[in-house]
Amino acid sequence: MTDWTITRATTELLDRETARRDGGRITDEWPELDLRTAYEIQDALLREKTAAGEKLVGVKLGLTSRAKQERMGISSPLTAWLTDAMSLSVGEPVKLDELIHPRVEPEIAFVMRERLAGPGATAATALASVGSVHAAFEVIDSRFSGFSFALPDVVADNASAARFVVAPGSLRPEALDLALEACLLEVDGEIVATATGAAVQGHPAEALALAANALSERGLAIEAGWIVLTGGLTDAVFVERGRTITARFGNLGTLSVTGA
Ligand code: OOG
Ligand code: MG
Repeated sequence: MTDWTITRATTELLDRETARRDGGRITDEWPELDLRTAYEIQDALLREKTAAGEKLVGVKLGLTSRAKQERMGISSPLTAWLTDAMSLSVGEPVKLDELIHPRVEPEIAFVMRERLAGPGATAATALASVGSVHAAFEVIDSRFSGFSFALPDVVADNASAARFVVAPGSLRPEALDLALEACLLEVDGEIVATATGAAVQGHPAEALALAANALSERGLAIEAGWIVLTGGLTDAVFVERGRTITARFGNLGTLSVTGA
């Protein structure tokens, strides 16, 4: 027996985010928490945020690369929500006093030209719905101590989503081979990780199709105009005051964030 409910978990996660406080795994006290219920918590969190004035602007994938899966000890990709309140402009610092223990990870982002609905979405149909491809950073900030969670915890916690920045320079998806798109991740000028787009499910468009198909199981689709973050290409790096993290892509340009 557990006295945890969807409402209690939603309130607890929102409180942690607002108070910038981490805490234990929900599954330690609610081991029966299944994925379906965890997504209900994630959706309830989004409803609370939109009721408070935030706007849904897109969807993110998490745990789509081996680098991320191995670091977090979870091998299943997941989806979560992006709101306008999470969006940073290029050059805007990541403010440490607004967050718990932020980490940043380089990602390839899509902006959708058309709605993409599963089931049956493929990398080809997914890519045909994309308007533009961008370099991006995601700032993750787990509401669980030490980024330690089981899959239902991190699903409920909106996949640690906290901030994101999408580079304005964009390319049409047919202008490049995203599997071969290279990314160098640098911390204060030193390369700490490298990857190509293939790190994400073999091709970022496979991740996009995966998201559309997963959302369709909940009667949802990826809408025109949405931003889609396809998942960290490399392991994430802790943000620290004065530390600059740079992602240099082969064709998508260079993007930096600094902790403040
Ligand atoms: C979970 C979120 C993972 C990604 O891009 O793989 C994620 C976490 O690592 O805390 O956003
Ligand atoms: Mg991410």
